[in-house]
Amino acid sequence: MRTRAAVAVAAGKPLEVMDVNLAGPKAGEVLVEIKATGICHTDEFTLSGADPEGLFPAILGHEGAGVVLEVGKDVTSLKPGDHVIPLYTPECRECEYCLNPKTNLCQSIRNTQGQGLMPDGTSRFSTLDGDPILHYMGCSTFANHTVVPEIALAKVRKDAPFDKICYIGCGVTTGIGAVINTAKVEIGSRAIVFGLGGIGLNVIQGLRLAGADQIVGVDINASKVDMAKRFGMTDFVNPTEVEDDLVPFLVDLTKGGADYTFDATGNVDVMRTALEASHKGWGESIIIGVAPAGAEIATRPFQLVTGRSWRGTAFGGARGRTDVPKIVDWYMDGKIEIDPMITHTMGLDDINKGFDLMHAGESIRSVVVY
Ligand code: NAD
Ligand code: DAO
Ligand code: ZN
Ligand code: ZN
Repeated sequence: MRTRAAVAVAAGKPLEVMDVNLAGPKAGEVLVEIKATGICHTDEFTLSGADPEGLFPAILGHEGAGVVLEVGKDVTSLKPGDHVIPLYTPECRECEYCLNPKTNLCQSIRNTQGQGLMPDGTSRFSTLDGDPILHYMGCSTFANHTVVPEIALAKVRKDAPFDKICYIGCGVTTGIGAVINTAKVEIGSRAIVFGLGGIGLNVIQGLRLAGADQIVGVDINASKVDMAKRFGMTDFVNPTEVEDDLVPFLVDLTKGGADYTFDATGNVDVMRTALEASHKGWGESIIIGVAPAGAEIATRPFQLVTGRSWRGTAFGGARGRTDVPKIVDWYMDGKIEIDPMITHTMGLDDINKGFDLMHAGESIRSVVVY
């Protein structure tokens, strides 16, 4: 079939919206009509060329929601008409990783997914001239139709709005999951969140859900304050306005250091501050941000010797097929909010405007509606 897609033709160039060919689903695959997709910082990271694993030409996008149109041979858990959210972290429920409760990093299709290919080693997308176009993170939601492995699709309820729940495909789950699944924050905790963007705000609402007493937000952009307060931030710190060292300032503010700190900036200097602002003896610092290629983290080992620990989280530690439908329920039941974070919506033809808004720091989430 033909479909309309925004193609990343080369690093550093705007996406080009064009018709492309899409081959039907092979065994274990599913054809999905994407109804809406968020534009995430990670799409920008890849498009900019900063992502060392970025491949071109490709159809980016990994934060979508849509409807199953057709299933390939051997697909048993989905049928046409089902509503789904594509998962860049699949859940096969059979591999060594899926069988280990300590991780959500299913590895069953990791190699081909990293090469921009379906599990059989080929692409379903091509140009009208027949040249292959690569998939991205196994999702490619910047196309009106895409093919996704069955194990990388969460089936969700049909009354949930696509233009909001698409955000659960990355930002919402990453932020809330980092609190609930990775840190396992206890009621009454004190926490610091570095970076109040599309991920950090969801960390904040996760902390509120978990019953944290103090939720400190740290950002160099003060325009994020109102939104962060709305989601549960109790204190705001702008590092550019702190005259002395930031670590002792934050330790003092949290009465000895935070029980949990979260980096949602991707800046390795911020990651160090986050670790060192966590409480001596038990503080845990969770790295969510993806740092630039080649960047390294540093601290004095004595910070760890004295009981602080550093951990990381991908997709909020969520097992997508199991957890994502529950998060959709939380949204539909009013336990979490999404709508205020969708600050801009646009058609596919205007997708590059979504990237411009992100660069200007003017959006939390832009969503493309097909
Ligand atoms: P964003 O650009 O919307 O937000 C980043 C925020 O950090 C901005 O508000 C910015 O002002 C702030 N910031 C920048 N430098 C800062 C500094 N020195 N001190 C304090 N605040 C600072 O980005 P986002 O969409 O929220 O993504 C955040 C990070 O999370 C990115 O690195 C992204 O790649 C990563 N990410 C990780 C996962 C995962 O599974 N681990 C998933 C999605 C995104
Ligand atoms: O299993 O090695 C692996 C790949 C895990 C990918 C996790 C990606 C999470 C960070 C990227 C941000 C996604 C939007
Ligand atoms: Zn698996
Ligand atoms: Zn993302």
